[in-house]
Amino acid sequence: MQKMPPKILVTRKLPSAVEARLSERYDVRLNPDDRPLNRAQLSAAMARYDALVSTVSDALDASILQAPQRRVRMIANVGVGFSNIDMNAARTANIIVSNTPDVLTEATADIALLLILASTRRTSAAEKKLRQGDWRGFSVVDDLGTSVQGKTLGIIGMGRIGRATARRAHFGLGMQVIFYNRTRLADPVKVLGFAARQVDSIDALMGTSDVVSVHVPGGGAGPLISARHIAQMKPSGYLINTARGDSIDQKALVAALVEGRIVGAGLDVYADEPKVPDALLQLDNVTLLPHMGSATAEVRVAMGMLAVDNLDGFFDGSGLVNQVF
Ligand code: 8YV
Repeated sequence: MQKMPPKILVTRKLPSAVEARLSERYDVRLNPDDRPLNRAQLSAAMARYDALVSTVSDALDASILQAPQRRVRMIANVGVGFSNIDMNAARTANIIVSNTPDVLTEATADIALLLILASTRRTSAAEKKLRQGDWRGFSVVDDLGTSVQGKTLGIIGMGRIGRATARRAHFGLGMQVIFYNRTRLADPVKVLGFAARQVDSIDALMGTSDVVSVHVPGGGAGPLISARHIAQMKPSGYLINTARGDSIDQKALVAALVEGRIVGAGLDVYADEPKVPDALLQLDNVTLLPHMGSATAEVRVAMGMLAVDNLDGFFDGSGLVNQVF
């Protein structure tokens, strides 16, 4: 008798080449409408499928992962981040999790650079003015931003994306770089190709950086960058986040922006997506993007294919390419 193919639920729409590859090998349920699944649907899926192909919009918490009569043994998350998955609960439930690192590093660093430039040059406010028909023509003194050349970029989290952002900012924009990282980088010059100073704490970074850019995984018990840290920023400072919204005390950040305690921010991620605080929407000194760090056609195909490589490795027993521990 022929073996039944594993049953896979794909929680969101994926590029068609990825969906086609999945359909060849698995008994796959796709989501052509791309509507996010609710808790009840995710819980029910745990008992019906052998694996999930999930993404950042699926909050896979302990009560879902440990649903009674669960059948799911593997979760292939599309995304390098996996803060949407309670990893302790997954371990307890013996569910293997994979992610999709590397393929999105450069694209995400591009968006970090874009946000550094857009916020310091105030392009969102300027474009809004133009689109609204309020541009009165060239002025020597209107729409002035801040130059970044020679300024200091403080990177929090010097992993793959932090490094790619550091290189772009240094070689492309002429910025100095300092960074905070959980572990010591033995030889930053070797890793980065230029000299960047590692500091021992986030506190040591906030007050000396002109622009702070966040590149940590998120998903901790509380925000890594607290109200106290935000209060340490220079009044001329900018905060950039392309990582996870829950890594920053979002309320404190909004308050600092509203009260003018920092000059601006560039955000691609939010604490409770897709909700964006009203106060942020009203502000002129922020650039706001809808979580699109990895959003290029090439990268999304590569992420999807990597997720399928991981599924294949699990089900054919050859092992995962990117197992999350
Ligand atoms: C999105 C990201 O999660 O990879 C990540 O961790 O934040 C983004 O790339 C991804 O686009 C979800 O599909």
